[in-house]
Amino acid sequence: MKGTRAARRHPAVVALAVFTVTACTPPKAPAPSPAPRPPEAAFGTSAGGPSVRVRPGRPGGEGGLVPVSGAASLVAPLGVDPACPAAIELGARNESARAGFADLFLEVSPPLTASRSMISSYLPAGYELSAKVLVGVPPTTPPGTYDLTLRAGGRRLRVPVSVVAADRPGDGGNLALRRPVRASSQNVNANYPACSVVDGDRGSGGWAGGNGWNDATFRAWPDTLDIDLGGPRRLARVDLYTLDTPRHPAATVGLRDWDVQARVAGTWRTVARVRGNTAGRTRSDFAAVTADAVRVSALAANGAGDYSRVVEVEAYGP
Ligand SMILES: [Ca+2]
Repeated sequence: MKGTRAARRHPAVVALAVFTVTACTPPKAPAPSPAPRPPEAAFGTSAGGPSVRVRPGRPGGEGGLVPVSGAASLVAPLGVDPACPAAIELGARNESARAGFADLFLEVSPPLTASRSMISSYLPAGYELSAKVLVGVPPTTPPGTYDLTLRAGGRRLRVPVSVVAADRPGDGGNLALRRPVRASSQNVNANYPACSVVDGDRGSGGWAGGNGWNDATFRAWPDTLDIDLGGPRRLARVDLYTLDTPRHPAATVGLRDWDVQARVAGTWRTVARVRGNTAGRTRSDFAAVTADAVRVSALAANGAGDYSRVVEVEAYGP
């Protein structure tokens, strides 16, 4: 926070701070060959994690600094892969007529942990800032409702956090949701974990921030993602979401060819083939089988044809 304090006193530094914030604003680009980055800071520290984002917000409103949350509540499952904790976008909107510094403070009820205790940025009038906050759930946490509290400009926003068993129903029938995933390889960057393909978030906006898998074998195929269904399940459909944003469309960086396989009585069986895909979402329907695992066997990507990039995989019964 030293930079912001200094900037408050020196207008010349303010301009520099604005420039720095602006430079961080565009979504992180998935470079065709992602450069290795150090892993994110561990839970419980205020450093690390994706950058604070600043963008134009809604003008007017209540006035002053208003805390905002990307969701009214957060579900934090127990027993999931620690590489894919529950995440929520938190921030504030400057509804005053003047620019200023926004300091946001975060608290979470123990034993839960948050990846940040503070979010701070210079904020022009009418702008919003936000940052992704990861909520860690130690394995011995009793199921129940906990509080994540955001304080900004004298206002408080409470976001309930429901700690639930990972297998709790209410997942819309997606048999793959939060199940264990094994990938043939994983990019050295810790922001592309295999478990992110079953975290329930289909959006590509969080790419490079822990919401999608990127393999580690440049131009080598196949790449596989195996999802353990936890026992025999009737299976008739698999949906795959590949990276797809206006800046990085699926037709350029997404997965092009893959086989959908189901493990039936211990043997992998190809149940669907996708070729020439250019869409962000692809649904594969097939004759129902009883399987205890699903595999996506990636065979080619679009454009540079270099890496497999998968944001989410969902599996459904007939
Ligand atoms: Ca995901």
